[in-house]
Amino acid sequence: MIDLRSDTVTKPTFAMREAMAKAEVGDDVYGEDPTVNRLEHMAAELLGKEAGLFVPSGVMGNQLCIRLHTRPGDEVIVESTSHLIRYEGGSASSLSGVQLTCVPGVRGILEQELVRAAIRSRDVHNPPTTLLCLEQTHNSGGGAVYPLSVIERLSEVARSAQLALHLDGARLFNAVAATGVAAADYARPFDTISFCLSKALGAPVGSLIVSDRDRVSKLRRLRKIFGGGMRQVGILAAAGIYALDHHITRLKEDHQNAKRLAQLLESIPTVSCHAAEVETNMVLFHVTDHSSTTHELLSQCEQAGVLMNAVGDRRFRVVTHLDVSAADIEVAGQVFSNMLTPMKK
Ligand code: TLP
Repeated sequence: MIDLRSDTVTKPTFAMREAMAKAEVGDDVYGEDPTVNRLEHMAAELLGKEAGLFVPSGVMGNQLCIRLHTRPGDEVIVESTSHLIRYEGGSASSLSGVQLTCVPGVRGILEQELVRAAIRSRDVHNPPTTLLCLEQTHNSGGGAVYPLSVIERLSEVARSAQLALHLDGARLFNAVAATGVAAADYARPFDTISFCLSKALGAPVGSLIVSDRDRVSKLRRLRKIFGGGMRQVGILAAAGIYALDHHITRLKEDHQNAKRLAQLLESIPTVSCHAAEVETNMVLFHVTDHSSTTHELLSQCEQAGVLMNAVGDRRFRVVTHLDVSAADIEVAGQVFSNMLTPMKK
């Protein structure tokens, strides 16, 4: 089976499992797991911040930061198709009591004047706007890279209104691989950044938050409150260290594979796909022919050995990753061509 549903599906490699088996461990709630401490230190250094915190998931990373930066009744600005609004189960409102206000972006990328206009004036009727969240790369934007210059402009807007700035950097290293901009440069404008080890980096579990020491110590307490304090978790941190050491430079291969797959999809007459827009490891496409339903298309492709995710009516997302080779991409392209090319009458 060629599994293109997400880069979350990767399985730890043998070498990663070896590193996990050999990990030194301790009780991390006491701050005594040497492998976790090493991973947190490594992440902070890589992103140019003072400290790091290992958390179980990307959602928890985002939600701890929202809780940190806000009070109940506050308003948080997010992009209309962001992971925060679409795929986190309404957790910002249920866990932090905030409301999210959506600003439309282009492939997920916000424009400064629209953000400026969304910031509420200080008036008794209005919820105080206290946080702006961005997403790198943008998932529903098809893996679009947030350009550093745009981030800097948005950060000026946020600062001028005293908003905190959080980055959902689930796929930050895909942006690094695509552009050559250092992770620390992308991270500089933000107060908090979370990034995932369990997506394109290929670790089985885990995300990191990085920030200054004071915020990280508050986040550590919040992590306990949210039930994310873990014990001998160096076994998982070792996978993260292995991923940071060995799986960043190879991300370019995933990007090349995604581009190639997009080109193959683009050549199918009943498919609308823009290969030129593919910047990282995701491809969005739309089947324009109405003879099969979304569900039928998914199951036909599955029967032919390719898994993908639907993101709308006959709209699909495919994601390349560590467990998909260039040869798999050719096979997947052929399956799509067989399944999606209409029969000649
Ligand atoms: N994204 C998953 C699904 O939840 C949609 C995927 O398959 O792409 N931020 C971003 C931008 C993400 O894409 C994801 C996961 C998360 C946060 C949450 O990470 P986890 O699943 O570790 O909680």
